[in-house]
Amino acid sequence: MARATALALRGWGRVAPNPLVGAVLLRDGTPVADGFHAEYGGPHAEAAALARCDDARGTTCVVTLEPCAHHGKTPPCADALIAAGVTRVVIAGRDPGAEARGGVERLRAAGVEVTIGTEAREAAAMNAAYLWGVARPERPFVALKLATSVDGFIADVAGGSKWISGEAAREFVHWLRAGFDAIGVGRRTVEVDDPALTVRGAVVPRNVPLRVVFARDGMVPSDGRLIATASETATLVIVGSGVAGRAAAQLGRFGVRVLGADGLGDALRVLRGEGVRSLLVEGGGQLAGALLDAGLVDRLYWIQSPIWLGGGVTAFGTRNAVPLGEALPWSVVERRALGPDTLLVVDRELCLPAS
Ligand code: AOF
Ligand code: ZN
Repeated sequence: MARATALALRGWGRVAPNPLVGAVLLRDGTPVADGFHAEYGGPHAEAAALARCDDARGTTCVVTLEPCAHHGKTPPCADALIAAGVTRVVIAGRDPGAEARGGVERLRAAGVEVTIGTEAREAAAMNAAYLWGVARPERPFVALKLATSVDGFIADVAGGSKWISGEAAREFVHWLRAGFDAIGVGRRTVEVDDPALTVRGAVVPRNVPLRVVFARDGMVPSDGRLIATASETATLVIVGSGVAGRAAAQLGRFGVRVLGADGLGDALRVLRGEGVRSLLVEGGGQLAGALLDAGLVDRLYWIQSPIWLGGGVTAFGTRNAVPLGEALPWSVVERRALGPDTLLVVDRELCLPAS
């Protein structure tokens, strides 16, 4: 399953809103073929693996998601596995998708042995945005990415935050951006950092992520990179509904869309209404703190760099302190080195599909 998951991840940035799926065919415990869902609308993982296997009769298929039972853009994977003579299917988790689900029952009805739940948490974490998208239509899956010094600052006392983290971390961030529907920042980050919020890594996303600025007061500087490039890369500014008309008049001429919302929860609802299923928030501290305080962060990507600033802009300017006994533990999704930096990925709550 670890191998199937690693394969599935190769579809990152290319398959959304479909899930990431990888499949491995084994004979007597030895992998004989594998495949993954590489492109939206293209072959599913199981079909890709079967296409690379001369004779799948008697094999076991290990797959990160329940094989589909529907005729969508491609024929049902459950039928393909049955027709190929696969005798056992091991899946990480059910597909909650209304159209596609039901593969397990179809496989079992055909006499295929099915095991569900192998490395279910890992698979659910990998497809968090997809699972969220199916189960929670009221807002996008929200991930917060922060790069901090080892003592927890996102910027020095002068506000400078460029190059806290190293090259490997920056590459990772570009990879990360490619897999999200939208990338968001607070108005102050636009002022201070003048970010481009574009994807400039190895993965070219099928859909360029929408750039979103949260600016309650509507005051977004019009001389920055975001506004200057708004005619090339879709850019949305979410402002308080009372100032939406004024902000639209100011920013609309640069090709920026302006939408009004009352508070962060409402802003997220508006985004979901715009088709955004997953949002990567990249700062700053105030927006991060406000989202965390409101319980609106589902995942945290924390990049910690081995530099000591001794002061500066705190990463987590949250205000809702709780006693240790009442603190909610987050679950660790990933921990790894990014060159000299350290990545920690934690989820507030995993959206596990029913088995
Ligand atoms: C699988 N294997 O590799 C994937 C599955 O639009 P379609 O026809 O490609 O179908 C997409 C749906 O199929 C998607 O929403 C999800 O429910 C399922 N994805 N299923 O058996 C795969 N990618
Ligand atoms: Zn399928």
